[in-house]
Amino acid sequence: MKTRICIIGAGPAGLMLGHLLRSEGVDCVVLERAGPDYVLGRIRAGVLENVTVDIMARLGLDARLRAEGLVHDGFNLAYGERLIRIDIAALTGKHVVVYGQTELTRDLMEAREARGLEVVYEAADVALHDVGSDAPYVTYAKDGRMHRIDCRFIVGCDGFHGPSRKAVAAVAGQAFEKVYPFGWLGILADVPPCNHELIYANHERGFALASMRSETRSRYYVDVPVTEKVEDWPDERIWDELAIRLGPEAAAHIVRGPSIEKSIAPLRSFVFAPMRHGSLLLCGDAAHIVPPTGAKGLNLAASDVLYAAEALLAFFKRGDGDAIIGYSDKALARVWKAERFSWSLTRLMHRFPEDGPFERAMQVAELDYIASSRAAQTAIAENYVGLPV
Ligand code: FAS
Ligand code: PHB
Repeated sequence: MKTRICIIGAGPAGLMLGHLLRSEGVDCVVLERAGPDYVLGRIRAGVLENVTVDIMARLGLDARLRAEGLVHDGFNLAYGERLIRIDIAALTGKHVVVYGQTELTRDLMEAREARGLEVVYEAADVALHDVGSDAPYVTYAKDGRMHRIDCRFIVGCDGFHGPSRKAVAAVAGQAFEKVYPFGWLGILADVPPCNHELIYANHERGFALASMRSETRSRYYVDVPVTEKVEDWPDERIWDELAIRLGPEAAAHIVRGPSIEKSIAPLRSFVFAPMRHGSLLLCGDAAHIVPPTGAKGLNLAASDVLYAAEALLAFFKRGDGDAIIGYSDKALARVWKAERFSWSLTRLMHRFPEDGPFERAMQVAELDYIASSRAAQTAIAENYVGLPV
């Protein structure tokens, strides 16, 4: 088979990119290791920046997002008895939209046939070949035989564990990594949220986050040591811990119910640079990972995809290869700022095992400063809504 672009991975990045290319009449094929149900079954991001909402609007796939997404003008930082509301609308003139990554992926997935986007699910043993040449190709196994796709570009949207980044010789790129000593234990339950806006809490027992998917479905997290197993956390233990860490005001409004999903996600900060190697471009988690504290992961994938689509469309529609050459620098400029914000908010809102009284005093001092400074709140707000693309 021959196509212009082979996209590896049908998560949000791969599907957004595929739709953007097809909407401009550029041929591409998406290869996905798993089946559609598996991809939809992974409960992940919940907060969308404008860049992500705008891509869905540009594709005309934002009807459900606009009908069901919750517009949030602010979020809260809790510590001790104190609650700091970051009024993102007043401070930036922008807002965020709470709409689950699962639903966004579903919207993209369900439109693929009508939009002529070819997605090959259950493509096994995907391998990238000759990525440094102008004629790369991809092989994969399906229905008991090997297949080959010849293309001009490969875009790796295959997440942190996919083959794309690994197809780049380690010497051709540099990995920057920080692994955190805790993970986030997340619970999804069909109960109303305890608060109409998100609450990030720094408590002496640890971090907690009260989020949501709708007015009847809540998403909560507590941080746990990476050694913890989800089976050691029955629902009641999670609800008890949330009530303590979120504080009495929020606790009074927590509605408990059975979890419909429960998992522990490890936290890491990771960047692999550059994000282009010959005819291979990397997008999203294939190139970088952020701790979910700043709600940046999915939204960074969206800005990468926007830049990659612009570069590929310039190449195929105008014969202009400059944007392809400039893709990595442009994407990384935004990636590094989001990495910094996510790391700094994680540092501020979590208890690190190695922290002593001084580090704790620094956290309290920074939170007190944020509580008293419009400038400090503005800095947080403009990063949270998403820096310009
Ligand atoms: P994805 O990982 O979503 O998609 C990659 C796709 O490639 C998958 O469908 C995978 O099956 C496929 N793939 C992998 N290997 C392949 C192969 N060999 N061949 C073919 N296909 C292959 N972000 C937030 O903003 N907030 C959050 O709360 C949050 N929580 C998260 C929790 C977890 C457990 C994880 C892992 C991530 C979380 N993230 C969160 C980040 C997450 O939302 C990502 O940023 C987002 O999924 C990025 O999208 P993609 O780059 O498309 O990668
Ligand atoms: C979520 O709702 O899953 C969510 C929201 C905000 C974050 C992380 C996760 O920072």
